[in-house]
Amino acid sequence: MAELAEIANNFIRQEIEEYIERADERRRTIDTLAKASPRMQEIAAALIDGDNELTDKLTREALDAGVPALEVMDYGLIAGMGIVGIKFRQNFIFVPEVLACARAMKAGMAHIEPILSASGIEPAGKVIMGTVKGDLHDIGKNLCIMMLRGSGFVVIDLGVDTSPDRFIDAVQEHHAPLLGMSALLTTTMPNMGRTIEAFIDADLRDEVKIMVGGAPVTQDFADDMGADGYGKDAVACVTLAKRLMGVAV
Ligand code: B12
Repeated sequence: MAELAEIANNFIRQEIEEYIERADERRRTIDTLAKASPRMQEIAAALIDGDNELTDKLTREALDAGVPALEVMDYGLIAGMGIVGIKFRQNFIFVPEVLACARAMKAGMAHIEPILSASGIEPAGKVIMGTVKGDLHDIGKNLCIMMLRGSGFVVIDLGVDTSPDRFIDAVQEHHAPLLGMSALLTTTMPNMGRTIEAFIDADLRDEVKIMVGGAPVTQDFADDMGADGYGKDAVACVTLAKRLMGVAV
């Protein structure tokens, strides 16, 4: 268990002290950010501050200096977004601020994508990915897509607010054996189940493996709605995709 004082970055320490009230969240956040190098803490701080240009610059510099892309993603960008999420939930910040942070996240991810995608590995399979109907969150889905592409999958990205019919059309059009759905809202999670039902109604459920994910989704929820698998993060998404496609993990 790390201590707050072990986090070198002053701004991050203040953010945690001021905004992270729940003991379990405080513990998790401190543990993660204490493990992050000062450079990663700076990236997290720039993202929390919604500073698009600085996040862009610091991410580029870290990658140029040889910091692995996954480290920048997990200990810089995602660690920062974790604090943003808690501040948003507790009404310390609102949609405009979160949008600025999301823009900063995208600026950082733009540098990570080519690295994770430049694998030159044999295609592992074709995947359709989309955020379900009614849901506009796409940061996590896009991270999964980057990691899938980096692992040799060909990914067709349907974007956000994807209806069951669009998922079905895409699977048929691209002859894709795998579909991934993302949902970040408890109100849109049921649309994953509705999409699975639509595949059953169209007599296509046996043609495609379906994986699901997103912060509120759980293994139990995935099992209940009849998905073939659930992944908690982008790394798990790749492992799951490989397992479902029978590719060696
Ligand atoms: C950024 C953000 C926004 C941005 C989205 C920008 C964008 N382009 O995505 C904006 C400002 C637009 C937004 C809007 C809203 N949001 Co919002 N948002 C967030 C926030 C802060 C971060 C989400 C995020 O990007 N996380 C980082 C990524 C990396 O994590 P992730 O998405 O979970 O993805 C990972 C895993 O889940 C997994 N994964 C994801 N998808 C998939 C798919 C598969 C197949 C697999 C295997 C794995 C997988 O891998 C990913 C990478 O590791 C969250 C808080 C949070 N902590 O989640 C709230 C949050 C999701 N939002 C929330 C709310 C309420 C809203 C709004 C309704 C607010 C409003 N009043 O308007 C609107 C809804 C708009 C809509 N219709 O979708 C709530 C949801 C509450 C609930 N229980 O449903 C949250 C939890 C905040 C809170 N209050 O606590 N939001």
